[in-house]
Amino acid sequence: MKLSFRWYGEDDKVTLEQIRQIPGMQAIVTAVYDVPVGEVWSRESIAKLKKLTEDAGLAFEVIESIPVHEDIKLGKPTRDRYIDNYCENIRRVAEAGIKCVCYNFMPVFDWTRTDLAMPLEDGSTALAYDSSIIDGIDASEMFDRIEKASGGFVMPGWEPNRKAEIMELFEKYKDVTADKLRENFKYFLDGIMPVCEKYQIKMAVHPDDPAWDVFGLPRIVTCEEDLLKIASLNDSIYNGFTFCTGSLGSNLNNDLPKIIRNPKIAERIHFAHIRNIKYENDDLFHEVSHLSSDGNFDMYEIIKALIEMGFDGVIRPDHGRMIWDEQARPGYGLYDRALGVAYLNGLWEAIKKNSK
Ligand code: DNO
Repeated sequence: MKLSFRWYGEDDKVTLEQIRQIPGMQAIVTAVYDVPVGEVWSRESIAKLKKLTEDAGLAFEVIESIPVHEDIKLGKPTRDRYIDNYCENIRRVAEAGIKCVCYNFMPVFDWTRTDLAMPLEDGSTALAYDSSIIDGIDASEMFDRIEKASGGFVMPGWEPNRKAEIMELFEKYKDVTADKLRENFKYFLDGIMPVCEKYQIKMAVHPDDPAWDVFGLPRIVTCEEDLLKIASLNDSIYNGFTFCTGSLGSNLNNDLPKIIRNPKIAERIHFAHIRNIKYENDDLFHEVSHLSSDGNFDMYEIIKALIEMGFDGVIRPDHGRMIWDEQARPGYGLYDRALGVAYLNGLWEAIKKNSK
């Protein structure tokens, strides 16, 4: 396992110097953020990220994400141009030494939450999702909620200035079923895999979060069966997964260690996001510290399954709570994620020593 930390570039309040001081930290997960989705990243921007990262003593290893243009997900005739651009981005990041690209195939939005700062009993705050809220509103009302509650931060894809565009996108997705979306996914994979093979870039699709349809949009990366279907869309081993515990685990029917132990899935886990969540009732879950006893997942079993299946990719702590009065991007502060790393280090060392 290679420990990494997500870093949002020079605008991130969390600095590379701070990240470097986290025990066991080896690599950075980042992206070029100032280029519109679907366009080609400049070599200069990529080189700058690489230099900053390496100057700080960390490896430039994973890109999260190169976003997929909606025309690709919708299967529009214009998709070929965006697939060509995607291939060019793969070439460019590969030339800079990147080995793995995390991306998602969620229509319209990335992860979604109903609360970005839910107070927990210990005085910290965490991201939360309440189905009873989402099920009663439409996307337009969701924008209004976010605008009121964001505190200056928004979830990716839910930027208030995207509201009009998003409402149009909803219209376009009206006839896109899960099967149609999967067909479009296959077309995308078939288009990029030859380039990934040539440049040895492991593509790691991120599961949908939460792991079910939201606002009537289909979602096709939600469970073991979905992952197997994706593996069969394109045989290349470079067509793989980000194993995100918090996203797949949002559906408690997903047995995370069992999914990892499926050999057809294990061989394609190229990247791992580790975090824990807690369900308070059938509708409401919120994020918690990484510790097993704080949430619904047995982290020991998850890490053990990864080790047993020979996972040797990059792993990162995922969302943390806001603790110690930290003001940062929701889910992406320094302190709780760093505590998550310390815990992962402990689990990893103990499991490794016990498995000899
Ligand atoms: C959430 C992240 C996701 C992930 C994308 C990949 O915190 O894990 O936003 O980066 O889904 O494209």
